[in-house]
Amino acid sequence: MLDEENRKKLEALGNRHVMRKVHEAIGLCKPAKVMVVTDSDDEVARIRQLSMDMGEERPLAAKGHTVHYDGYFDQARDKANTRILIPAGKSISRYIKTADRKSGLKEVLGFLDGSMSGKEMYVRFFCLGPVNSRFSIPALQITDSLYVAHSEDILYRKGYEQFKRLNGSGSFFFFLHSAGKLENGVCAEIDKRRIYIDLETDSVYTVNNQYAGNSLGLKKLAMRLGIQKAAREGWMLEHMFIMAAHRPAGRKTYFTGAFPSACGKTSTAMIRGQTIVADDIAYLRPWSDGTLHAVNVEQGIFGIIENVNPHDDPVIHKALTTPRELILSNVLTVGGKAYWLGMGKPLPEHGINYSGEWHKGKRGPDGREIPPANKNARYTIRLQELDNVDDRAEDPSGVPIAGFIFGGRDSNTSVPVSQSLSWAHGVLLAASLESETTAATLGKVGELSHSPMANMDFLSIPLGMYIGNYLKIGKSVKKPPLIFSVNYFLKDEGGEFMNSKLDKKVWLLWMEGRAHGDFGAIETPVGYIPRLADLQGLFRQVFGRRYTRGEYERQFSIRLTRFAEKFARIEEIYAEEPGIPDEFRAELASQRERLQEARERFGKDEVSPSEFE
Ligand code: SPV
Ligand code: MN
Repeated sequence: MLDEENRKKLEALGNRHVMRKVHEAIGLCKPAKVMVVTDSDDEVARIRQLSMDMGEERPLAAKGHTVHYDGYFDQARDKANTRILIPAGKSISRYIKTADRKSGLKEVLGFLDGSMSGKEMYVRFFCLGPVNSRFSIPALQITDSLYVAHSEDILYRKGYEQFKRLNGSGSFFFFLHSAGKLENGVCAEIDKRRIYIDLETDSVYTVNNQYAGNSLGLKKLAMRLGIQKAAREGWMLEHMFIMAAHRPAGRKTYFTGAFPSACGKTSTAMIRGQTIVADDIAYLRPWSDGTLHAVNVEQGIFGIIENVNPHDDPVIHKALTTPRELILSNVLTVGGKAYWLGMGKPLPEHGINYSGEWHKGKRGPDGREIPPANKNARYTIRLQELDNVDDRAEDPSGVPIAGFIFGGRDSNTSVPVSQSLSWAHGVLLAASLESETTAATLGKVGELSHSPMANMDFLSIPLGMYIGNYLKIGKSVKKPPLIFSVNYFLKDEGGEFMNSKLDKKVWLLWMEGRAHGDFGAIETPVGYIPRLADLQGLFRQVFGRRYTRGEYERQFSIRLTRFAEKFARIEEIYAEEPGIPDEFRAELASQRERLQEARERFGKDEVSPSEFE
């Protein structure tokens, strides 16, 4: 299947491990042809063109724009069928989905057997993290999906040259994907969708799917391999954006932030007037300057398009509505124009969407009414296309991180912004993150789910080891990042949000000021909270508006009973987990004691900030 020209491209890498992987994949998937991509402009352009010729993408009216559709039942990450393969008798955590390695491999390789017959196989080389850097991890992607091969070209750095630098070593990640049997361009055998992660060989096998969170090796699947590698080697792989906050005097302060999917992560990374390095995944390493340095694992954004409009997301909106290379997925299209939910104008009542020909009122095979565009419809774009990209986004040394921000969708407990009492307390807060589920994963939305560091979906090692690594790294650097919690979703008794979407800019600048010692804070049992006067100053500076004592009291009162209930739930989750560090258990116990003492001292459920002063 491998002709002379393509064989030569592989041989030029001088890597027998790559050779073996490709030959095994050909033997298993039995493609009609194989194309090895060495990252030349011609090859990359050919992939994109073929994706349109074969119908995986369709051109839109705007130059460079295409649309791709995933199947009706393949619109989000499939958590149920994503499993870590483990040898018989071993376990990781009861919160991590696993499958027996031997039977799991047999099953998924069985589904991959002959999966590319009559199709072309694409062999691509990428680099996770910037190329030629301490952070670089080479990744070999094999797929029969032109959409996968094309969107990874937008999202990741080209890696053929990085593979040469391996000097024959087998130290790279390997991803084998097949969309399987297609009908009308989408997966026909969704019941056989499997995403199996083999930690033993740093390989992932994924079949019968197209949605990027399921199909693209380098996105969420590489996180499972990387998290294991990071814990072994003493660095971190986090589900975090990276951004820089800019204060007037030319001060630039880098933050990372972890939020469960669809909880304000990209919008925080994109706060007006600031710059972005990464929107989803970061590698962090202790650096010689005594800080943690972070890089973007990716070079592009696979972002949620819902609510992208000129008012809420002007930078992204501009990028998505002007000529440049990008892919929209699962939006509504009519005559070459794309429409999505929350775009700020009325939507047509018929067109093409992820269900095929669509009209208002149409019901899906599951009997549900189909919205014009999926709530998890997305855009794929290079970060460099955005006006607010940070000038160090491609720095191979990464950027020094002053603060970690953790946030979730929490309607009734946490304050809008707070700082942990210490690194270990911050690790506790991050490991206690709870959030209501969203359309980014298949299944019910709006249910409270526990997601330590917003990374639970992607963990491949015991929670105890993951938390232990955090605690260790905090001690190993001279200037560990400050740890902050934010909550944009606090609601009042009437169910209305207590904050405007824009308020997050003030919380960010408060955190920035804390990192430089500009602001004091009030100590509460759950962390440091801002002083009224500092927030008033920031609201005035940023929005020219008066932030009242009433707003402050309502937003920043410490809900002692709610917090006590939260930490009781958290204690239950960690009680059964093996290998949780003693230091973490002690931190959890002191958190509960502090809340108990405050409840006794004040004799009420909720205490206003001034009472802690
Ligand atoms: C997420 O769900 O966290 C995403 C999109 O970033 S996906 O690629 O589906 O994981
Ligand atoms: Mn994500």
